[in-house]
Formats: sequence, structure tokens, C-alpha cells
Amino acid sequence: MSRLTTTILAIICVSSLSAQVAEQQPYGPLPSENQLRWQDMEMYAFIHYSLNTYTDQEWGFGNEDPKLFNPSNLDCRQWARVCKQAGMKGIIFTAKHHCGFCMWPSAYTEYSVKNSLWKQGKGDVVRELADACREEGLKFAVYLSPWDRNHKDYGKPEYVTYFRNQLRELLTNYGEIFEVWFDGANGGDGWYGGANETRKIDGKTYYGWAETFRMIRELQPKAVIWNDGGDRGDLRWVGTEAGNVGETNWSLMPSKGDTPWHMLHYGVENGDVWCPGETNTSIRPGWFYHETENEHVKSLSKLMDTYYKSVGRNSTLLLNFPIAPNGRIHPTDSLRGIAFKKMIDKVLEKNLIDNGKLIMDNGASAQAEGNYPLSIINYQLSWPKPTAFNRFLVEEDIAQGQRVKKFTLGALVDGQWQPLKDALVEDGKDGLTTIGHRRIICFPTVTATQLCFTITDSKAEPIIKKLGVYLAPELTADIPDSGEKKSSALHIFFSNPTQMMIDWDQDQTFTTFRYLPPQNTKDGIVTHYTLWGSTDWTNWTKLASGEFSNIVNNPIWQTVTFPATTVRILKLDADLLAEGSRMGYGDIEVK
Ligand code: FUL
Repeated sequence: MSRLTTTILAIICVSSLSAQVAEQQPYGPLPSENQLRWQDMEMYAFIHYSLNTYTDQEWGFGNEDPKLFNPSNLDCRQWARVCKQAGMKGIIFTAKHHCGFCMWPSAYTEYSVKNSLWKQGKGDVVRELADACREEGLKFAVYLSPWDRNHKDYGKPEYVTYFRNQLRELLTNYGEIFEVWFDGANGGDGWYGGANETRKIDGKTYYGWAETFRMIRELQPKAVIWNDGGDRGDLRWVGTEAGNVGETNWSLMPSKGDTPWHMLHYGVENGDVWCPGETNTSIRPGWFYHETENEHVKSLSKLMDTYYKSVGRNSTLLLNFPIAPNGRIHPTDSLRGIAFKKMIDKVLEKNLIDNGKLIMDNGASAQAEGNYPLSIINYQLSWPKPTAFNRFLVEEDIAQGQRVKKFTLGALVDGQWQPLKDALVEDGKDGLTTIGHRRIICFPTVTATQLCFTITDSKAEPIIKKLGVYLAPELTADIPDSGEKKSSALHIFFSNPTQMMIDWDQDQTFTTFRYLPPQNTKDGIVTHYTLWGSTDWTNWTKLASGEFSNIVNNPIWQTVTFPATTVRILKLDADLLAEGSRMGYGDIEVK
């Protein structure tokens, strides 16, 4: 596109807010250097890989045979190359997931790669990945699950010592670690050295986090600590694994007390500590690889939606790439990841402000990419001829705090001012609230001669670091999953609140039962089930039983497969519900 050379005209706006905020002083709480460095990474990858990859599970029970771990072609360099090309600045690796299997030869357990067939037990996936990251110029980090369904002492003080010993190994033997990730799933049933029972712990007190955090600060002073909000780490979970944070996203939290969902999702405007949100989601429905999900790798438009609702909402994006059983990222995932990065670059390729001078309400001018020494609340741009755009980007200098509370955007189209709002925000809100590290407002393309950005409410003098106006290419919307409710073709009824029955007029042969939990509520979500089949209502054959792991945080379709069986009736017992006493469902499919 040819470079526009016309000067952008200034329209001097006088505002009482300008005078009012100018008197205020720099505003805390402020981010630490580690948090600033981390936020600048913007996007980094998760890699989920463990015994689950070989058992087709999301959560291993802890008794899976280490010998199952035997990839034919494990290639951490391929992971690092793919992640780099997908725009990821680092990788966080599941060194130990809930099943307890260690992907490095820990000195403190036999349940690790050293008892697998891979490299005759001489391999170390953590080492190979840490080295590959360094070769590719990526940062490296570890996920160490506090919940360990294998360890006999889980629930006792001895386990906490074991956990810290393992953490020390990871923090001292693999070079610089940029983040330490402690999953929030804690306690429940498991193998526990053969006890095979349910163990409940108090997540607030059991792990002694203060001591563990001290150890991390000492061993890896540049690392940020993630947790799910209970004990304030440096970063917080955003309350969902769907890939979005609230459109209003304060990087602040109260330093004490519980962190209900709305605090995790939106932050807290008047919080007293800097605790920014990290948006974690997977490129597929599940976190681990499942062949059945090869057709469900997220589309480019879904990934872009995720980008706008994470990086574009003052968060970072932690995007998961599962490893396939052969030890590599599946080609569909890698191609989609690379296309994602190319699309982000395409969207941000041409800043339409850059072509001329940007003039603010005090008459000063600057280049959009420049470092603005500004305390301006009104920016008015005009172009010599109608200019098409559909994205507005704004960044605060968060080293000086997150200050802006509210702003407006307007475009002059055919001589009429039109208010612009964020089209990705539902519930009729305009989405023009906080800014923070980066805020991207998406709206349908307008062709305008002027654009007006006005900060209407701010905690202190706003300090804007960057502005951008872009024309993003139109993306074909996702092809929806046919939209049909599959269960509507089935005859479903409940014989009691936790028992679902499905019957047919005649015998049918099935191999697969699928359950979509209720969406947007935990009430009625089945976490543990038993599935039965019968041809006569009297004799029942157990077809499968187990756990729908991680279904609460990630309420996606759950697939149960069993050997081909002829039945006339299926019966699903909800052995455990996440909440409530009545089984719920979003949809059911039987094949
Ligand atoms: C969740 C875990 O339970 C999932 O398995 C996954 O590791 C995800 C990132 O966090 O809480």
C-alpha cells in the first residue's frame, strides 16, 4: 500500500478531565521487572505430553505402566521449531501431570522415563526440550502438578517434601526457567501407591506455598509463578480454559482472601497487588492428544478470536500444542499454529496512523510507534480521503501502572459521527473499558475520514505508549458444528435424578457414547460415570465406567468407546456430579 503523506489534522479538545487527572501522581501498584518481561512475551506455548498420550486420557489415574511411554520418533526440536514459527516466545512443559509420571529421570521416584522403554530408560524429555528451546531462542518453563495420583504419600506432609525435591531438580538442572506453573486440580481419587482411594487435601494449607515460593525466588529469581489465584503468585488464571479473559481486565488483585471467578476473569480495579491474567487454552478441545480430535483442531478464525480475547485484552496467551504418540506435534496443529502467526502479522502489518503525524489535544505530535511522553486524553485523526479500518489498538505504559478506566471511539463516516464498540463483547456492552498492556478493539470495517479516541475516565494521568489503526483481512467464519442438537433424535428420560436412560424400538449395535456437559454451569456436570447396556431391561452389561477428567474447567464433548455391543437400552449412571444433585447434559450422541 502506498504511503499516505498527508498530515493528520489536530482538533483541539478541551476537557475538564484533562485538568483533573493531570494533578494526580504516578499510580500503583506497579508490575515487577519479572512481570513486565513476562507480559512482553505476549504468546508462549504449553506442551502437554505424558503417559496420558498413550492411554488416550486427559487425567491419568496414577497406575499406568511406565513402559507405555515409548515414542518412535520423539523430536523436541520439531516442537520448538513449530512453536517458534507459531509466534510463541517460550514453552511451558508438563514435566509432571496429575498421574505423577515424571518426564525427567527424577532421583526421588521410579515412576518416570527411567522405567520406560524409550531410550532404554536413559532419556530425559525435560533436558531435550530445554536444549531445543535454547537452540531456537525460546524461553523454557515447567508445569509441575501438585496433585500426584501415583505417590503413596499424597495427602501427608512427606509428599510436600517430595514435591519440593522434584521442583528443586527442575529449577537447578535445566537452566533458566521463565515460569513455574502449579495446576489447581487438587486431591480426589487415585492409585496412591496401591491404596486406590480418595484423598482430600486443603489446597490453602497443605502445600505450604509460602515456603515453596521462597525456594523458587532463590533458585530462579527471574521466574514468574503462576497459580489459580488461591495463593497469590505473580500471575493468575483467568477462570476458564476456553481462551478468553474479561473485556475489562485489570492486572490487579486483592493481596488476601478468596478469588471467586469474577475476580479471576476481570481482575479487581482497586486491587492492592499486581497480578496479571494469563489466558490458557489448547489448540484442540483437550489438553492431551486424542486421535478422535484430529478433525477438531481450532480454526484460524477461532484462534484469532482467542488472540483478540487474550493478548488484545491485556493478557498473555498460553496456547497448548499436544504431542502425538509418535513424539511430534501433529501436522494439522503445526500448520494451524503457523497460519495463526501469519494472520496476526497480516493484521498488524500496516498501521494506518504511521503515514502521517498524530496530533493530540495539546497540539503535540508524535509517531505512533514512538515513545509518547504524553498525558493526553483526546486523540483525533483525520485522513485526506475515506480510509477503511476495523481494528483499533492502544497500549498503556504499564510500567507506570494501569490507569485508564474508560474511553470512547468514534468514526466520521459520510459526515456523520458513528460510535464504535467492541464487536467481540456480548451483553450489549461496548467493551471500551481498561487498556493495560494492549487492548485491541474489533469492529466491522468502517470507511471514515476521521477517528476520535477519548479517555473519559482514568485513575491517574493516562500514559499511552502506542496507538494503532488497522484493516484486518476478513476471515471466513467457522463452519459451525452443524448446529443440530444430536440428543433431540434420541428418546432420553431419567429413571432417577442421577440415572439417564436412552431406549430404541429395536436392537442397535454401538461402539461409542458421547456426553456434552451442561455449558456455563457446574450444576449437574457428571464427573464419574458408569455406562450400561441391555436388550431386555432386566440383564445389564457394564460397557464402561470412569472419569470425565477436567470436565469442569474444560466442558467439552466426552467420548466413551467400548467393544461393539448390541443393545436396546443404554443407562448412564452419574456416580459423581461436580455440583448439585441432578444430572445435566448439553447434548448426547450415540454411534
Ligand atoms: C487443568 C488440568 O487439570 C488439565 O489437565 C490441564 O493440565 C490444564 C492446563 O490445567 O487444570
